[in-house]
Amino acid sequence: MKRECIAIIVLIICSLFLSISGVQAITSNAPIPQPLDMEPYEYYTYDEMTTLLQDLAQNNSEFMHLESLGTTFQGRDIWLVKFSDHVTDNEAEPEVLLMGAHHGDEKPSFEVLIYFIKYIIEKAKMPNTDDDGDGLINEDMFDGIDNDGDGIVDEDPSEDRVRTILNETEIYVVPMVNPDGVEFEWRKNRAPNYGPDGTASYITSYGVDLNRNYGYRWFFPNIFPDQYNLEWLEDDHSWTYRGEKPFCENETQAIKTFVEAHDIQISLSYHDYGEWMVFPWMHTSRWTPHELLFRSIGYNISQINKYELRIYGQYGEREYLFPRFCGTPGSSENWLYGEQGIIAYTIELCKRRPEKNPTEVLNACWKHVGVNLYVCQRSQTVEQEKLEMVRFPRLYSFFDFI
Ligand SMILES: [Ca+2]
Ligand SMILES: [Ca+2]
Ligand SMILES: [Ca+2]
Ligand SMILES: [Ca+2]
Ligand SMILES: [Zn+2]
Repeated sequence: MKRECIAIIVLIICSLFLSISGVQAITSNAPIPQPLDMEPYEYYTYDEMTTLLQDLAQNNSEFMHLESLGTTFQGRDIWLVKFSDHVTDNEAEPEVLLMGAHHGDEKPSFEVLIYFIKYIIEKAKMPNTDDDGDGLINEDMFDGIDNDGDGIVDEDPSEDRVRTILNETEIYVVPMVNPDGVEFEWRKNRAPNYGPDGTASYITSYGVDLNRNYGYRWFFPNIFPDQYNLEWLEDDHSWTYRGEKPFCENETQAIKTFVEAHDIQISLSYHDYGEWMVFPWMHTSRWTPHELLFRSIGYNISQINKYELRIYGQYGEREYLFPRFCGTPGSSENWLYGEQGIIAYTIELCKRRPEKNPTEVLNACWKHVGVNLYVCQRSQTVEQEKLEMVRFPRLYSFFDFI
């Protein structure tokens, strides 16, 4: 009798739970959850990616070029893919830099770029095609909108557009900035640390957070240690250890050398997770002179990927003393923009880490093909827009200079 009672109570709780979750599934627009027995998404390994890139470069040498920007502590090549017509020449065309996996445990960040590389190659060689077989050709362009109202978004984008972009742009892709971290499945790289300042006689820990190692206003956190959590930046055991000095890591040095030898207009750095985007400054909520341009491009990207463009710092005079998200001094965007004038964004992919749901990963891959193509097109006009849309913020005090 007792057992029956318990069984009935359990049944009631279960059916209540089911009906609640059922209601949620219908009332929200969230993607349909995958059945639990579905195989989790399998990400590329570094070796698989290397083999793939070498094969693709060999078979598509007319518009794809592969080279190593240098090697990591553990001896892995940091691969750079270039796409363009006359790919071995340096033509006077706008340049775009797309980077993934500064953080080795953020796997979607390289996966979206490998997917993009495969997409470019496939479409560049394909005539204009009715991708969804509805009798119309290229009726739903890559813009995040269901242009033909069939309930599917961007299902038949233009193949010609890919060719136009290849002819007009130099596209650079570094899918894995931190391959050692990817292989070890953790955030930092795998170079040994000899104490926080490198003076210990034995190995104290491993790895630097590469997205804290870029040398823009490196000593700011020392001036404002509490605002920037200096303690975490300087502790070599910490996940956000910034290294002994700016660009002391092979990976950041490789990116720096490459960027300084080029004239890049727009750069995207993929991370995960959260489905949002940020742009400089990363160490202060003060506006850059190009705030309006950052917002304009960021808004258009958010139309395609439906991510939140995070904008802070426009409300209060004193707000600039409180950096965004405690600030990320040493991030790639700060240096790319601050030193090189490049319009640079961080894009945080997916809803969780690790993302294992194949539908979610492929959805992120697909949407960011659209994002990458968009920034290639926008790079055509960005230098002119930088001149037109510059706006120096009003100065309030000494702190406005930081
Ligand atoms: Ca079609
Ligand atoms: Ca098409
Ligand atoms: Ca459609
Ligand atoms: Ca569309
Ligand atoms: Zn990250």
